[in-house]
Amino acid sequence: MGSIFKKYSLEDLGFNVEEALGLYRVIDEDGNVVGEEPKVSGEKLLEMYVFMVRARILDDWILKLQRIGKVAIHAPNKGQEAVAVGAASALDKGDWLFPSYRELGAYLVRGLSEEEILDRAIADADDPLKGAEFAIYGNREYNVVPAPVPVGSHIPLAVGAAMAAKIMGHKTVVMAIFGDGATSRGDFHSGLNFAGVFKAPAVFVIQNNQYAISLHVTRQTAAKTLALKGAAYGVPGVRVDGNDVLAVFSVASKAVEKARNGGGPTLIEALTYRVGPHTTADDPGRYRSQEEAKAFEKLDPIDRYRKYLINRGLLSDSEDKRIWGEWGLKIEDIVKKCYNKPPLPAEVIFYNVYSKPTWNLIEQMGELRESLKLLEELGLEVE
Ligand SMILES: Cc1ncc(C[n+]2csc(CCOP(=O)(O)OP(=O)(O)O)c2C)c(N)n1
Repeated sequence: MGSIFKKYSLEDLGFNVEEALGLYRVIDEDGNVVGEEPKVSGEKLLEMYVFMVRARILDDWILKLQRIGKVAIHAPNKGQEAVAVGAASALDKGDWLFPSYRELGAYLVRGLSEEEILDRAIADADDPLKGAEFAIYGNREYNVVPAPVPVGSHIPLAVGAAMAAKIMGHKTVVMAIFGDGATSRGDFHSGLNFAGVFKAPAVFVIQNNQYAISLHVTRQTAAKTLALKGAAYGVPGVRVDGNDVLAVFSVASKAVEKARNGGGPTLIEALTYRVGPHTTADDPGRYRSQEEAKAFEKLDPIDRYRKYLINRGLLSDSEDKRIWGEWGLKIEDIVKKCYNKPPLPAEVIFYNVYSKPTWNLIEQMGELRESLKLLEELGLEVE
């Protein structure tokens, strides 16, 4: 037996500090190639662009619907589409995604439709989750677990799912996406610890948009990068430009492949910026300057990727206009359809509490019905 009193070198750690401190890029702000392009078809490259466009249009609509009172709350995605689309595009159909609440692009990549997402956001009669919780969504059909409201609480759950897949001998990879704020939660640390020890086939994607509501990431942690945090758990960390969809996709694809082949977990920090408010209940003007937001807006991931696709001859200006126009109209039609769907009946609050409603719930449901009837008789019905 060797001595336990041993000094380690960086090589012993199996951790590439340069990757955790660096900023992996494939294209720069002007769409020029500055790194290794992923070896995928032009069709796949264009598909990722369309997913980003769809996410942007949908996000914009949900925001408008919230402003007119049709949606209760929304966490805007603008400027962060490359992280969601790039990361989710690295997964196979049978893999699992544990997203957070700012990943519309990832939902679309997994196959969820705009209509399902809007039914959920509006909580209309077709809402699959019957108005439960925040307007966030998951779907077993697409292996997407609903995002939790308690920040970061899905991280250990994702690790558990990854460990289960490994124990059962499945080739499934589990990806969890979460914000910079989640890295301060115990869930992040216990999740990474388990993943490191058990070599769970998990990929962690930190969507570092630099703010946890009003708290800047430099007040969240004194660590220079978030990717570095993996070192303590034996989980390699890589820092990427989160506004470069090709960088996110490349690094995530490598991490997914490694996890699938028994190489264990990876922690990816995707550096981006939240251009809009935290949610529709937030006013970012109270804690950051407009100049800051404007400067980051110029680094828009969609503009940058468009330039790259045009440079590569995979997209023309007219084709680009057609994509925006066609999806703009399609999504507008879906918005109109969902807008006009009847609301959920008020008694859904009693659904899904117990598999068989208890006597007191049945009694309360009766009371609610009577109150609603009375309001109707008085001409005071609530929507
Ligand atoms: C455990 C917990 N604490 C506090 C909150 C309130 N809260 C909601 S979102 C949020 C900030 C999360 O920031 P981050 O993880 O960086 O994600 P982002 O919203 O920036 O995408 C906070 C503090 C919560 N939902 N859960």
